[in-house]
Amino acid sequence: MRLHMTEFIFTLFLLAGTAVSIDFVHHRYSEMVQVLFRVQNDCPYITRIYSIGHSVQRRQLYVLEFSDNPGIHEPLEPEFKYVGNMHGNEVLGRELLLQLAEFLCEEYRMGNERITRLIQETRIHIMPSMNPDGYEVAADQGPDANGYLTGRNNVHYIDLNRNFPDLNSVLYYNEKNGGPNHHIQLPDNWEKTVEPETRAVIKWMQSYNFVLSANLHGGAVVANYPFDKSRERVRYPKTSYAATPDDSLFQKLAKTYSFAHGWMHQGWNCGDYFENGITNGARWYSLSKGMQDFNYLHTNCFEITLELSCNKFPRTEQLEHEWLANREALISYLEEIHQGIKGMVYDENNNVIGGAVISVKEIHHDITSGMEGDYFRLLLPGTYTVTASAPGYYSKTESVTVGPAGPTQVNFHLKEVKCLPKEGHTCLKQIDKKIFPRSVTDS
Ligand code: GEM
Ligand code: ZN
Repeated sequence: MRLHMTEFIFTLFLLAGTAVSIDFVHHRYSEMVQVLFRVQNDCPYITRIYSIGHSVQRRQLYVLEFSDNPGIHEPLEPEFKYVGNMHGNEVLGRELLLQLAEFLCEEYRMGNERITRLIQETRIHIMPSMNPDGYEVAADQGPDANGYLTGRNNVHYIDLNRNFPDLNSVLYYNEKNGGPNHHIQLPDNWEKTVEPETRAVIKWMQSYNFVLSANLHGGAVVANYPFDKSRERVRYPKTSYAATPDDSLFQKLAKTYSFAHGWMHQGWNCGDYFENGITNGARWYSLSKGMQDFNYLHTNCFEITLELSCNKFPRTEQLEHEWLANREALISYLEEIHQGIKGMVYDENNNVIGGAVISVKEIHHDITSGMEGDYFRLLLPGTYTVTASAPGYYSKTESVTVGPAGPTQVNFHLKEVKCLPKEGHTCLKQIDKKIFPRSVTDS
């Protein structure tokens, strides 16, 4: 059978499995799901789709993962997440994340070195919509008729960015009275106090060792970093800056986004002025039970909140322009995951130690190693005194210099505390291993 030239070219395209570009349009739920599955189909070897649970109206909360080994945590390869559309009527983040998914897939297929490297060195999780029910309410009205709040909340009328357990109050108490500065425990009944969308996201955060994240919103144009909740009570419009111990790092992360964005860094946007296009959350206005503070206080993940457009539901004609303004920023921010120190925590027999605490003397916020024994401590360039400790082991301290490019790798080998009662320290094998061995110092 003879093929005409056009048929021949078309067949070649089909054989090559050419990717179909997504349009610059708003995507209702079923269309969004189609895009995710299409990207997965176009890039099957580097992607995976999973659901972390469902919304009140039982829409699946889908995540698209990019990795050179999807579905697997590779030790020393950090995990990143982007979350969009937590407020159902703030829709730009959702569309940008669909564009990003397609961009990563296409560029990887075309051999773009920067993107290939990013996917080889990072496990990237993209959740375009955390509030798919709210989105449908907002989208029923469409861009022009959308009221300022229609569809913001979930269908139980709950604002999901006010729905996380309040760990700031616990931390602020601990700062005065002593107590943990990280991995603050949740109240026993926490699952009953939060919405299904929030519960799914908290369980997601607990089951992956995320290192860096951003939460995409709209209604302003600024990169907002923790803390969102102020330490003292002040009456709006008075506000007070609530710095985390990682304040300079958070400022750098926020600036990475704002300066790579088309105009965020210029400062004047939507009638507000934010120097360099960044702000501390509480300095803007204080907010309790938000998601970014929760990430920092309950997990190893550093999250910022990106406000991406004055208009929460931009008109379709704006979407391509917005994508071009955000594309470099979304990629540059992702690349920020590769800085500071990372490494493995082992015992004397080279077994990995999960849950080891990594503390940096200069910064009062610890992080822990993941189940596979790897840890990631984002840090600005400088010299730090870093200690690894785990119940039942002698802790170990190293002086580490961090440069501006790439993370410095530091592995720790911890010696087990033998069960011979010696003077000066307790026999830890007899102690519940969950108890942190504060009494034991370097061997
Ligand atoms: C915000 S989130 C970002 C601002 N945070 C603080 N602390 N001012 C919210 O949830 O109110 C804005 C938004 O909804 O996009
Ligand atoms: Zn919002």
